[in-house]
Amino acid sequence: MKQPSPIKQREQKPNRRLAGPTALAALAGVAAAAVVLAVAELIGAFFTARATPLIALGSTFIDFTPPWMKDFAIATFGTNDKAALFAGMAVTILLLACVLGIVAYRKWALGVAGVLLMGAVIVASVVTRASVKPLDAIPSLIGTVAGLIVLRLLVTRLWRMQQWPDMPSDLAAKDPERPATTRRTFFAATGVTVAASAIAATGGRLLSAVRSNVAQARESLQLPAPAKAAAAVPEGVQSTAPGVTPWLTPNKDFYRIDTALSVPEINAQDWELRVHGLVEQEVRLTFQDLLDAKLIESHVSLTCVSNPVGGNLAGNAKWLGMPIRDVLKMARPKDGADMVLSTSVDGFSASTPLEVLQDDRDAMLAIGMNGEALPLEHGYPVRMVVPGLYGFVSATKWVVDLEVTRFADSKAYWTQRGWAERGPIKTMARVEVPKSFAKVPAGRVAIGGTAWAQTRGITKVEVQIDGGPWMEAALSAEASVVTWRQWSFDWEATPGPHYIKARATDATGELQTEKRADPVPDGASGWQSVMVTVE
Ligand SMILES: Nc1nc2c(c(=O)[nH]1)N[C@H]1C(S)=C(S)[C@@H](COP(=O)(O)O)O[C@H]1N2
Ligand SMILES: [Mo]
Repeated sequence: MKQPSPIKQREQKPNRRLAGPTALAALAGVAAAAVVLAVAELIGAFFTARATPLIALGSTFIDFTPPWMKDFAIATFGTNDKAALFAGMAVTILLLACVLGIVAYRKWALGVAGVLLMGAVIVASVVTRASVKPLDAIPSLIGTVAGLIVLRLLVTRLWRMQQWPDMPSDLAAKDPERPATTRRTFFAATGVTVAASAIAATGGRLLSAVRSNVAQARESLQLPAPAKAAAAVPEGVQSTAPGVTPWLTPNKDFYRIDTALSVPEINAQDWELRVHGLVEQEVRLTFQDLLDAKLIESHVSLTCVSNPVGGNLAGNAKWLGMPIRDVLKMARPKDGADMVLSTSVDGFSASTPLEVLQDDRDAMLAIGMNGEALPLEHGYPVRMVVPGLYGFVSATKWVVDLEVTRFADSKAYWTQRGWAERGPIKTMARVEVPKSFAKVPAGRVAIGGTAWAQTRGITKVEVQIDGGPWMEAALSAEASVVTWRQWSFDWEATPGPHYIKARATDATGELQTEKRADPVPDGASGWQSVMVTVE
């Protein structure tokens, strides 16, 4: 046999340490974890999408998120909070898989116990999801068993390769002192496993996309004309400052905030709303009932309680739906009821004051958004839209249940997690141009943005430069008190660094509070300040 050169020997040393038995066992663990997830994903194509291990684990994690962490996640990642969660999960699973691989290699029984424990955690998180059937645990169960088998096969190869003293005696007897496996065949087996897992997972995704025709059904849905059309939008609602957000938010740009890792897919024909609780008459509504009802259309701006001062978790759309007032009329709430707990198919819930759903602000069960059926991620087939309240206490997407109850008796999803029980939207002025830390040329600079105080309306926006006097901005036309209102201000900018502040006044005469508050528990407040450099 040819002697390796001294250089080669030196190269081999660190290399061998890297790919030592521990590292290889960790790799076996990772491959086995990939098998668990991929097999569950593939078989999961025939079950509820929200029941696959990653989605169920992530959703369970979200449900245990304390308010400060939700606030942190949204402040840090905005609407990418879900991508961030998946990244965090990927790292955690990778580490756990490495540990389990090493444990299984050193002490097989302990490894099996670890894998079964993980499987149990996955199954528990699957079956405790809302509207998930016990049978939905099958993909995770089969995945766990498949992962265990693959782990055993790979670890056996390692035992053979390393002649590990702990190698079970039956195996040792079968191939006495024969290092049947080389490093190369181990890597090949692992590689094939991971590649096959990737193919199975992708196949599972494709298969579930093909099997679900909800997206297609949505495309072909014909929305009825409203009995009461939306009030005409006046000329001049758009801010004259170039670069300000469009007054009407296109569906694709509408912010999305929810706890749903996998967007619920509900067939409109299967959808049913149950109205119950403190009512004289329990009511059940089908989607056809909604199509046949007297629908209204109106522009309403939604806002998220997690929106920081100056943030973009707000949007304005034209909604089509049935007034919730009319639904409640059929159910006839009993005396003493003061709240409606609306629940989504995925378990999210919101507590909305009963009177808000009965007054003339036109709270609705919406089926249309900007002339289309609701996009899947905005609540298809039916969601709530309630002017004046933050989404977390009103805007339930994929809504399937309205319980007429009392604030004293029931707590909604975020209220259970430390957020407020009620959430009227706070008056807010947002500066959109120039952007924070922008460099602008000296001379005339257009400042502009959007302000909102839904159900009260905006009557004044003021701008302050470098702590000087407050100056009134020009308000764009107002479409209604439940939509946001844009504004602009022409500024003669002189070179140097400058601070621009803005504040709004609502139609009750109340000035937006200067007091800084975090989003938790009932919405951020304070005056936005933007630093710009004039050159
Ligand atoms: N089912 C469900 N509905 C939900 C939520 C949710 O997590 N799940 N989040 C609410 C919150 S916090 C907000 S701000 C709005 C956002 O609606 P959008 O995603 O259509 O903008 O939806 C509300 N409805
Ligand atoms: Mo929200």
